[in-house]
Amino acid sequence: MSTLKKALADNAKAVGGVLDELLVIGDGPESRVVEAMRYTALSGGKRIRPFMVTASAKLFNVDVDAALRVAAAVEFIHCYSLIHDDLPAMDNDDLRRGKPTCHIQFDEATAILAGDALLTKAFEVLADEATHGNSAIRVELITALAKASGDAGMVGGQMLDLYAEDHALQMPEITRLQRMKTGALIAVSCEMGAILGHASEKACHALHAYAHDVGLAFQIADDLLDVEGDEKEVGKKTGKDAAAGKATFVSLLGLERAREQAELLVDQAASHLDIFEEKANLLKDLAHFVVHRNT
Ligand code: GRG
Repeated sequence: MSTLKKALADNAKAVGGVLDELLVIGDGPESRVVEAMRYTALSGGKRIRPFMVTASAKLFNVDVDAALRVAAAVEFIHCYSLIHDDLPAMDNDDLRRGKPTCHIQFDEATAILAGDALLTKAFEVLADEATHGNSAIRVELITALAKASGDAGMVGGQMLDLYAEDHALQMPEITRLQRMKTGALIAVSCEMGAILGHASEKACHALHAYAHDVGLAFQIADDLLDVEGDEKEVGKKTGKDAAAGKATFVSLLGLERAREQAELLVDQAASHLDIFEEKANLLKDLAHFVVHRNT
């Protein structure tokens, strides 16, 4: 196993442990919502965003437990977005991470509630003293994650994605949509590592530039997987963008140029981290992994 694959697996296990501890099934009938939250949050996934939090935090020698709690908060937001994105009112998907989606496994209303509760759980975790002793840092973390997840970030991007269903978007608009929908959560994952580490302005800037390029490369890879990926391997339905007639990086650039663009972006992303020297090697490797993944 490569060093990155081992680091990703170790981190996924550690984050999984924290997610497990934070999602406690109670005695009452309302615990069904926690079962639905656990169903999605503990269903695997690559845990790329949590890795970005902990790997960024490591650049600044941040306490591992604090970084893992922040990583768990980001993964809660990601899982909520997947549950809601799969709903009949949105993408109407039956398969996610190789398993029935949350609303198929439970029911639509429970899936909506599970998404809502994962969203709020993320902020409950960040607001807790166990995450960081300094309340000013906790507020900074909460503000960054709220901005990245809300109308100026992921939710706004999802709104644009719905708009794109009956409007032909061009490259600058698609880029903006994807920066908001996918890129904002990826960027904030690195940013929160920097917040925990009281990083200098120069270090924050470098991480931000890295995350920006990785976010776009990630989305291009996602578009390529939608065209070329094997449904069983990817763990979700493919061919959806073309079926919906949606403009994507691949439909606008073509397969070849989209691939080239993704490679260019990851090389550029890695070069932004040169200031951290070999300490940033795993994050550099992650950038390459993001475009060469098959799930
Ligand atoms: C419904 C508020 C709301 C937002 C939805 C991010 C998003 C917005 C929806 C996810 C749908 C999607 C397939 C987006 C493309 C990029 C993406 C986020 C892929 C899934 O992320 P991975 O590959 O998933 O990191 P795993 O399963 O590995 O965690």
